[in-house]
Amino acid sequence: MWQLHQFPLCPFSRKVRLLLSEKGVAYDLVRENPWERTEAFGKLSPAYRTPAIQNPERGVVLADSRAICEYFEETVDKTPMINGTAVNRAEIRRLVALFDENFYADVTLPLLEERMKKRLVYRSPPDSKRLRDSMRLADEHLYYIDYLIDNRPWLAGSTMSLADLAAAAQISVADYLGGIDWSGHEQARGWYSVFKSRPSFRPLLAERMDVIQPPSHYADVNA
Ligand SMILES: N[C@@H](CCC(=O)N[C@@H](CS)C(=O)NCC(=O)O)C(=O)O
Repeated sequence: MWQLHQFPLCPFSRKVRLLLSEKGVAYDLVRENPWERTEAFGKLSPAYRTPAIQNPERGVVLADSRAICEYFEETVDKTPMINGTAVNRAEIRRLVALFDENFYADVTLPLLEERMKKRLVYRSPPDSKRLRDSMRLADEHLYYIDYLIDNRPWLAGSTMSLADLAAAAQISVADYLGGIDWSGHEQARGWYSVFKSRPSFRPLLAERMDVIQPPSHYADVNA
């Protein structure tokens, strides 16, 4: 059985969970706080970052969400997530990079640091300017999703792909932390609400992080 080492508000862990569920791969969750940098976790993920996944029966250990997603894409035929022509696949990878790198740096990371880490780890108040900046940048990213969905049914083209999973994973964490204002983003909201009702997404939306509660619309599939 696969064991996914993750923490509930890690967007990269969420992307892997969505991919595993869409592909029908069974796994157990193991909670990690990567900032604690335990020796045991360092053996799985030498960079001390979630997610890492292992299968002791097969002797396989993988770290980094992109390496993990590519591994399952290559080894599990069901529900291809990096598919189509070489041009289609390049577009999927471009958008995965956009959400894993730019959205994370602009929006998810500042929210995680200001609203989660400062509360749980550093016990200091959030920086309100950094929070405002992250919400402004979230709005710009939502405009780009509106534009994509105006032109295609899914973010990278005609079928659901890893690009949709990467984007939905980042947005779900930002939304949990109160960083998303959906007003004026009907296309992005419609695309995201389709995700919210998928069986792969429901377990993520049901999870709660000890002392931090999400806004009321967070798990509401009609919101
Ligand atoms: N490129 C990596 C990024 C992973 C990453 O940055 N994970 C964060 C949590 S969301 C982490 O473990 N940070 C280390 C820390 O918080 O100390 C991936 O795709 O897996």
